[in-house]
Amino acid sequence: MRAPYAIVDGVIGVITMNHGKVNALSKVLLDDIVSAFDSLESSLVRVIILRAEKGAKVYSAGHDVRELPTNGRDPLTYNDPLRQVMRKIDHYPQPVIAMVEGSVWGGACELVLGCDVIIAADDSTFAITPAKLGVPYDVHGTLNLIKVAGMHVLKELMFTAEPVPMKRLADLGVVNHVVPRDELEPFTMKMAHQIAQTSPHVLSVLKEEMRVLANAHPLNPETYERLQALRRDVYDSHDYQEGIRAFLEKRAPIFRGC
Ligand code: LCV
Repeated sequence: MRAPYAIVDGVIGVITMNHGKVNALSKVLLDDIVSAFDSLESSLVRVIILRAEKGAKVYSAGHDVRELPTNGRDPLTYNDPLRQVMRKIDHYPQPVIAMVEGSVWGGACELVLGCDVIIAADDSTFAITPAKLGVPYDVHGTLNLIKVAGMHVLKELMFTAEPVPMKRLADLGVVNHVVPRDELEPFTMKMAHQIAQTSPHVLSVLKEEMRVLANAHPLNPETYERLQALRRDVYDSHDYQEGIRAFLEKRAPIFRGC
């Protein structure tokens, strides 16, 4: 089990990602996260905490690059395991807190930002990396990031692809709290207990209301298809193949821009 869960004090579900040294978001890890959510949904748990192992240096290294296709297929589509986890968190009827210890990379940034509340250790970092890997990030994922990060912050993170301290994201209101590492767990537990004392019915309705309102972005089919065509130009490109090849060969990519 790469995402075991525990129930604390009868009301807090804690899912701990525990997959190799860097919690790469492989299909097996993501499927286990979905299973943990499914099991907790049938319990009386009022709030979920999604975390890495205590003391983690890396919260998650993002998509498992070894699983990205190199045969001309769209690498990030509706049924991909990360999309399934994102929908699970989005539709989960009670709040989900990301408790972040360590660095967060690529697709794991969307995982964290997709949670309802984010509490991070003060030495944790955040890097949104598609431009470094030559990957066309998917349309829904990009929209998710726009909704929570704010356009200018997101553009800087995406265009530089460099790790930024969580502290900066807290100052910008992108994450809720940054606390010293040794206070992370008690701080998060305290908030989880506060949430657990409120009305579960009201919380589930508020969460659904905010989800629907935040998703009220009409997009006509032609525009959507244009975005998909732009993305296709990327995953059909030299730069996409080169980005993945360079990652596997542990060297810097040489991008041509085509
Ligand atoms: C597979 C990995 C990974 C990994 N996949 O340990 O959003 S997008 O578009 O960018 C999307 C496609 C995406 O999410 O891409 C992934 C973005 N992630 C990154 O760019 C982070 C890549 N990883 C790193 O920079 C380092 O591994 C960190 C800083 C996370 C940890 O460094 P550290 O020195 O502690 P290693 O680099 O030695 O990694 C341990 C093993 O995990 C593999 C890596 O190849 C190595 O494998 P071997 O032991 O077989 O050499 N690994 C790391 N990240 N995303 N595999």
